[in-house]
Amino acid sequence: MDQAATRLSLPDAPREFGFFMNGEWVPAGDRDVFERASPGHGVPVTRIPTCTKEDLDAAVAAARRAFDDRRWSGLSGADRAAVLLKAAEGIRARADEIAYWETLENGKPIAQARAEVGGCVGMFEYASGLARSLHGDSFNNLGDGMFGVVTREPIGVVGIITPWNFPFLILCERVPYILAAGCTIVAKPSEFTSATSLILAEILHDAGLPAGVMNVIPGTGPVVGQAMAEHTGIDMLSFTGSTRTGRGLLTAAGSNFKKLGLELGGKNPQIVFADADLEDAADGVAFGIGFNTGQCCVSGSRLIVERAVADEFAAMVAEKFKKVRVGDPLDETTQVGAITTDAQNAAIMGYIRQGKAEGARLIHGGEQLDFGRGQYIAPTLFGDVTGDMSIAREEIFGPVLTVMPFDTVDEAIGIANDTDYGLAASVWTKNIDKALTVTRRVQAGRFWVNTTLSGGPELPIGGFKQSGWGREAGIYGVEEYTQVKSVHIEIGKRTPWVE
Ligand code: TXE
Repeated sequence: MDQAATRLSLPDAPREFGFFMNGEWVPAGDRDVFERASPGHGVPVTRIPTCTKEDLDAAVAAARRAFDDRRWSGLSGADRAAVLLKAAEGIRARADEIAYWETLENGKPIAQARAEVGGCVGMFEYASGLARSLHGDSFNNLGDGMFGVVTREPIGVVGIITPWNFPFLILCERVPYILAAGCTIVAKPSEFTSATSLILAEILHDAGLPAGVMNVIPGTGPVVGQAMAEHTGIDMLSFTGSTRTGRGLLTAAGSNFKKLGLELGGKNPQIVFADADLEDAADGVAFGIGFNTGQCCVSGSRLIVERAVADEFAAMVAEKFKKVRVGDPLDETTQVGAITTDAQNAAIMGYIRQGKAEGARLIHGGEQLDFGRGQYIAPTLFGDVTGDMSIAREEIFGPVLTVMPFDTVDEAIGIANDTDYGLAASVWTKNIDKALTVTRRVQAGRFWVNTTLSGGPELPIGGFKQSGWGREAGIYGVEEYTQVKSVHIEIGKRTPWVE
């Protein structure tokens, strides 16, 4: 096929956005406007207002009113489900548009962006069922004088702060579940990637979501994000981002003891046993660190491989890295796109330098790739890595994989757990005993056996240890945004306290 025919073109001019509050677009007015350049091409692609603390206050007030007057939570689950299903249709209808702007702002390959948007449709469809099936419990065993009911109620106004690595996907792993629970939302996307969050607000509005239930306030972390954490009008905050910023939110959220959901960093192990299908494992390991340029909280960034096959396996992974198609995110055939922010690009290159300085052996990659424009880093593999090196301990958030050998199952588990994080892990083996032992003993909220980075709306997401609190998606993802009320109902005549 003609290569040129498979490449989308850049927009003629940056797309102008307002922000979305109380059921309508608000133009930038005299606010600052953030002009975002595509990391894959270095040209401006979007212009988005930088909201202020006052804008946030107005959005929280709108969300509060919408929650308190029960315009959403007071509907039946069936009516809420109908809106979520219509929104799923809306996302499907605008999938190409969403994927295009996601790719331009984030730098991920267009084919990957489309697949992610498809996954988001599934999130809405699945969550619509949960809106109807969410229920409590009853206790009919409290004696003839008492009946007990446990209800689940929406927690209230939920703030969502999202990062730039999966702007649309991470939002959609939360929004439909939060809406299914009956809550209202104020979302703050990353300042670098706000476009598709704003498009989602419009899709929800067009699907019949009442005004004020979904508000999107683009702005910076230190201003709007921090104010969200401190805001006493927000009942729960779902934050996805760095462990460092997450730690700061613990204090800020104390203003009103708001509930926190935190999805933070990861340093996720890929454990490969000699008896694995090594071809499958090499492909999976390359995918696990190459996907989204390794800018995933669940990237498999530590390869822990049985010593007997360690050199052979590292060579197989390096071979995969050589063949991966890195390049223009707008090219349909690209597998690995651009690094999303300048700061992230500098941070990854800094880790690569540090790895070399600390004595790790560069097996593959390690350099910035020059395509004439944009910022790209070659998939990078380091051998001779020890557990004390910064490249083995810190979240690099880039396409950098470290190799550490092991001799026994216990040693593999020990290396895997030798981290402050506990987000995800993978094991590759054809031996069921090893697979189950490792699955049980490695501390991680998501686990993959002979695969990696797979998922769906049914399965929860979240971390052990310093990778976070709470769970998103699945039935757990709806329950997270509810609170439990126990109702005690007396039957018949009261036994008097005062005779
Ligand atoms: O994250 P931040 P950054 C990790 C990854 C990366 C590092 C830094 O290791 O290299 O974090 O990325 C908002 N109060 N992850 O600096 O700052 C910010 O505007 C409230 C892992 O981009 O955590 C954005 O919307 N909010 C991760 C969001 O927080 C604040 C995904 C995330 O930005 C804030 C991204 C504040 N004081 C980065 N300061 C993952 N788990 O997937 C910033 N923000």
